[in-house]
Amino acid sequence: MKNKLPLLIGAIVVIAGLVFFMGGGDKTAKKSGDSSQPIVIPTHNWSSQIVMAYVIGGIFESMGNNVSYVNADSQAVYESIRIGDVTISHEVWESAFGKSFTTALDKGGLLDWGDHEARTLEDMGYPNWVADKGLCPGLPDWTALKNPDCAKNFVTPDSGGKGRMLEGPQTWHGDLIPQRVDALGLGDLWMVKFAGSADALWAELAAAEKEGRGTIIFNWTPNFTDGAGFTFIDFPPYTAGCRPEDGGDGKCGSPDGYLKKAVHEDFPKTHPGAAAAFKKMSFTTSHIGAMAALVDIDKMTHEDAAKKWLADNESVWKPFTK
Ligand code: TMO
Repeated sequence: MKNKLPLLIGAIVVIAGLVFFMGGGDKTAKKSGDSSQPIVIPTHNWSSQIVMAYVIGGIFESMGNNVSYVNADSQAVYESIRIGDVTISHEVWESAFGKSFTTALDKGGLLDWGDHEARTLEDMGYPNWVADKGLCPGLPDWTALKNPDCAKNFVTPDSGGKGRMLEGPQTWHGDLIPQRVDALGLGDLWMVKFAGSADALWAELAAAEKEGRGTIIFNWTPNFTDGAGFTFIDFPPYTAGCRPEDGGDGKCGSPDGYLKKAVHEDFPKTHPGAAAAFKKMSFTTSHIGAMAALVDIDKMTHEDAAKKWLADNESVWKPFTK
């Protein structure tokens, strides 16, 4: 009994010290001086973006930061970042979101935080078996779509006798594709339907193949389809100002686009460590394709996909934190 008192006092001192240290520790992330306030990361409605949200959240957490996730509209998010409700955006796709991004950038409050290595394309295309079956000779040249014998192979029960193109959710590209179909004089032969979700696009690929009918859908790269035999249609080249929203005639395809990052202007002040890491973050076409494939091919949850990607790619992301 006599000998245990110093031990007990020692234990109390150690525990008190730990409590004190941990109390201090949750006010600021250790090395960087980052605030313990959560970094707010948006999630949208396509797989790579959601997986990458958790990948980046995991990287920030590995640095001692707190994160929270918020499901956000993929156009309105730039205004939310500008006013500070959301901290970052990690997939600013030029074709779909360039206009909303630039509008917020010009108003102030949002910073352009640089580009990923990956370049992007967001446009209409078809699985290669459509060409192999001879359903529209002349593709990928868009002028093949002017042939009524092509369009008839893409008719569906809901398409009013015209060939159907399945566009993504309207929140991505607005009326861009219907406008383009009309501008190029294809409106008598083709109609555009909007899908309710990305999954509806992948379901259409499977259904069309099973039914042996042609299909043209909206798709993008980087994506899980990069290695799977998907071809984008060659529309007349994109030029600055060619779109109706920019005053053009709409007779153009989508750009060879950037994939940017953006942050709220206070982020480098509130979280200098995480902001520096985010500035360095750059993912390639194959990194992003793999993030999507873990969900859309391997059927993992977005969170599990992110954990696996982080575990398999430490040599890619650890350098961003240094
Ligand atoms: C924004 N997206 C990648 C679906 O085109």
